[in-house]
Amino acid sequence: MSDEDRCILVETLDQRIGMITFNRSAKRNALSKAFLEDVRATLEGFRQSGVRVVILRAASAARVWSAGHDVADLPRGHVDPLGYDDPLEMTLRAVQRFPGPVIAMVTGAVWGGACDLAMTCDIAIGDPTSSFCMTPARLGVPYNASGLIHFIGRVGLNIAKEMFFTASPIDAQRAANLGLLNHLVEADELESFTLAMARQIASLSGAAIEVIKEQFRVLTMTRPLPVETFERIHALRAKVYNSHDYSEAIQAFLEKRPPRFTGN
Ligand code: LCV
Repeated sequence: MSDEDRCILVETLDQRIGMITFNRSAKRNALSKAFLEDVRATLEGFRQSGVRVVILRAASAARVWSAGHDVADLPRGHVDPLGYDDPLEMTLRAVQRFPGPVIAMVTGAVWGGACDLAMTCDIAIGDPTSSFCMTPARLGVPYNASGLIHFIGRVGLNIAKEMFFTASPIDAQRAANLGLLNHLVEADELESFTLAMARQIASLSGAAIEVIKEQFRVLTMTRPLPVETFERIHALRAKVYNSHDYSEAIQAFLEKRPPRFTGN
């Protein structure tokens, strides 16, 4: 497959820094099944070749970092749209399990599941064009528990609720104030700033960083849930992805028209 056809472009810098550039601009870097499979395969290749830091980015000056989950790949109803084996969920876990920091280098707007991807990265660095918008309520999608935990952990409960309940974008300055971005830097400094941080990390003990990253993961994802709570969450979410609102929202997106929600 030529680079032009690939959803991502891949390069390795200084033998230890991997860079994945989103390359699906015609679809605003929407995260399709093939796109996400390529990201996961690339992360595994990086792991095997000893890459210690990974940068996820869009092309320079992209207006959209990623438009989120590819809506065309979403089930039309009666199937969990963000289940454990969903390609995006599998990719978020691959990012969490990569044995070194994954940095989101953000230019442009970040939508829906791409916000979860950026937030699942260990570090996020953006320029003033970056913005973050959570869209499940626009698409009638009952987001999933692990995704909600990502947001609560990153920005706190109140801000996470505002993001999900309003589906309104958060601009770069507010994202930096809230900790969605570790750093907000000028557009012309973004790549050099990000690479300098990646080189700094790659110069340190990879063994120590790998173990510290895994401790962060297990300590933040451990939520003892009574079985009854787990089953109730499953039932609540099934009600929504079996609803008229969900199937109508997906159909409306594909037909490029506003959805007509009935609340059922
Ligand atoms: C497939 C797309 C997409 C797309 N999928 O360009 O978080 S959850 O639960 O909601 C989760 C399920 C999730 O992540 O859902 C997706 C959430 N994403 C969004 O709601 C963003 C939807 N996209 C947009 O609002 C616009 O495309 C933006 C504002 C990103 C860019 O607008 P712009 O005018 O620059 P177009 O809308 O014209 O899109 C260009 C092409 O990309 C496709 C879109 O259908 C169009 O394809 P065609 O040229 O074939 O018509 N596209 C955009 N987003 N998420 N396809």
